[in-house]
Amino acid sequence: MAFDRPTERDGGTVTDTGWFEPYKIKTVERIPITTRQQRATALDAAGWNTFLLRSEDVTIDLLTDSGTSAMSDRQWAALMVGDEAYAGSRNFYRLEETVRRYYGYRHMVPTHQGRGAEHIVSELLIAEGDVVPGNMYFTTTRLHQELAGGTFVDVIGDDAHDPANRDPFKGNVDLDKLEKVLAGEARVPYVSVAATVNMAGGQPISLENLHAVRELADRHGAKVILDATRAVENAFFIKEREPGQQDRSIEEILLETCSYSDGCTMSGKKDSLVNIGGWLCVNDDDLAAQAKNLCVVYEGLHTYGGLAGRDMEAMAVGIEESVDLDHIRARILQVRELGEQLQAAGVPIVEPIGGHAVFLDAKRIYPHIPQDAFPAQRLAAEIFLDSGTRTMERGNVSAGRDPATGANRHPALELVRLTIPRRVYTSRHLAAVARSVGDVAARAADTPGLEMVYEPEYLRFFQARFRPLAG
Ligand code: P70
Repeated sequence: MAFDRPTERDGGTVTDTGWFEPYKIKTVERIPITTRQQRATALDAAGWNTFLLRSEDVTIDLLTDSGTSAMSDRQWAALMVGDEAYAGSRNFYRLEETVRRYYGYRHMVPTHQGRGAEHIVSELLIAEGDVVPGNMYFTTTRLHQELAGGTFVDVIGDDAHDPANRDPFKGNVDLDKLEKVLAGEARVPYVSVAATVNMAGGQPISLENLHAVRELADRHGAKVILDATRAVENAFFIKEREPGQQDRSIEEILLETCSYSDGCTMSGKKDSLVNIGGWLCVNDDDLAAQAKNLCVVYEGLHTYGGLAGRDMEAMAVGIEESVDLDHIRARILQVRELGEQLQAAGVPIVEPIGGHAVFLDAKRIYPHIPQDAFPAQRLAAEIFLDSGTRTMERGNVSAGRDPATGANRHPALELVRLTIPRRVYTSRHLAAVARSVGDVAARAADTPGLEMVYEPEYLRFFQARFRPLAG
């Protein structure tokens, strides 16, 4: 398949009608098809929170791309060669070798998923009173930084907070903002950089920017820790958009991406195409020894980190499959196709269309709903009511409260995320979703907001409950 499509830089979104899935389907799973009455009952029982729905009530599940991808025949076969030894499993060594080969770090510690790695690295590097700058917060990443005594400071470019801004590298760090934090009073143990930036809409960071972040961090004696969760998707965008990168392979770009950091946290449940698993990487020998030691406290022995041997084997195979250009290209173009269908239906979305999801701009769809009445949460509920499509709020509810003041954070972005699992849904599924969302947006004027009736202490979006306000 030729890699010859025009880029975002060449002007606007361009539909590539020539893409197709580089696989055929061997096993299928029946999906539930429900009535509006059934969906209304299910939504009430779930407190109007899509995280609390039962999946048997969901027709098309776009809640997340995390752990929801389809494994290949090679990955299923890998499960059968799991070596379930408590210590020194063969699959650990295979995973270690594979991570080294594709991500380039010296040491790898397996963890049960991404936040297991975030926990360990935050506890190791952050001390009370430290400041951790990063290219926009991610919920679990920031929480672990805060629990370790740190304060997260957002140093992403201003463009990222504007859903209509079409900068091709909206994930880039604003180097002036970063420099100010690094030169400030508080100690900065590391710069926390994500590729891609989930909360900004799955937006990429460029190699040029990563290189500059590395140099700046070096000058101030700070480390750089990469969130590599969707770094393969990021590599595709670099190949597509960054000058001089068009002829390089995804493998080369991925290695260069990682080379600008001292270590990474990884949720294998995304790029690496598995249902569970993650890892932590560092280059420093002492730090690796400490990370392995914390691993035995929280995750399990450092040669399994909360995973079965078979999980590590499937993840190693998933890593190999993830960097295949035909795979990653079809993945990104499928997401883009959904975004373009929504745009054609007049639905406001975050632009450019990101790597793992299309983000609806709830502020523009429900301009009459104040942010404290949770417009994005309501929009996600309405989409479920209309078609049984499950999506995720990424706005006021997700942002939570400021730990110092206890006040609701009011993020600039009030979004609903339509997240595409890898190798799971067809174009017709996504076309049906686009029609449903178009219908919901067309009825927007009659829709009131929600009030929160239960709020848990941590990561409230997962378990909060709501009630619809009177219309
Ligand atoms: C999602 C998932 C997980 C994730 C991530 C980035 C950029 C780390 C992690 C943690 C799952 C999720 C997590 C919190 C709130 C909602 C959903 N993202 N870094 O759906 O990895 O889940 O394996 O612990 O995107 O975006 P893990």
